[in-house]
Amino acid sequence: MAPQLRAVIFDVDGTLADTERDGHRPAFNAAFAEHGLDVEWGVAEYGHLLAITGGRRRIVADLRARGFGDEADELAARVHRTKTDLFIECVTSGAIVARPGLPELVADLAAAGIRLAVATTGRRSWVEPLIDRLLGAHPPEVVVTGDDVAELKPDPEVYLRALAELGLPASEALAVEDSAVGLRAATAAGLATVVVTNGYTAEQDFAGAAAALPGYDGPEPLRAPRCRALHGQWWSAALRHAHQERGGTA
Ligand code: XBP
Ligand code: MG
Repeated sequence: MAPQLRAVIFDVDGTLADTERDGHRPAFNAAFAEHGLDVEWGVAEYGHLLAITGGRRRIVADLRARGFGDEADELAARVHRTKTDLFIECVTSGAIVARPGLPELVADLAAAGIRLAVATTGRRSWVEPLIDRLLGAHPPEVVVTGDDVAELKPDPEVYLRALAELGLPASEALAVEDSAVGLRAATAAGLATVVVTNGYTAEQDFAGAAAALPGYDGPEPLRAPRCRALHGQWWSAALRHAHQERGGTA
């Protein structure tokens, strides 16, 4: 029998809000300028850089590609601190809004008694104020950030930690992600995952996801009953597959 759905674990960037292109990217660029660096990430270039999770790691990789040597790590740490301060200002100004349909989904999950959690590689100092603004009426029970783990996505650590804090097995939760990197992390943690794509991720490969949707709204909006159905279908297929692998009949 397929397991019960007891919690939904949301990614943040690109999933709760479309933060990357017009939120994080300009903050990185302003931070480069404040540190006197002639670096400006364009829209398309930043899309490629998103394959590197974690802002500080993303800066290190780009500085090294531009020929910076041993000083890249220390410089990236300083630039990333400035970027984080700038992005906190962006969040507290109210410039970042929830993706359409997300507030309705979260309210419906809460009403259905499905617990809420967040698992992101972003920094806690901006994640918390953003969650307060976007999910204020239904705060998540568990928030695991990039500050809390040794390895960032696609490593599953952030999801495994969220499950441990919820006290649930992976089979009783559903992840909601926006990217292939996030899907890999959630899948590696054993989670059924719904992907809600955005402009940067729409063309990525979501094989293995419970569903890949262009948004929360649409002809068949993502709400609690659909989350339960997608979670149940994914687990039924996974259990059937495992049974066949053991030599059983379908
Ligand atoms: C998003 C990230 C983050 C953000 C920037 O991951 O990889 O690095 O781009 O935030 P997720 P920081 O979708 O899992 O939230 O600068 O705080 O890293
Ligand atoms: Mg994301």
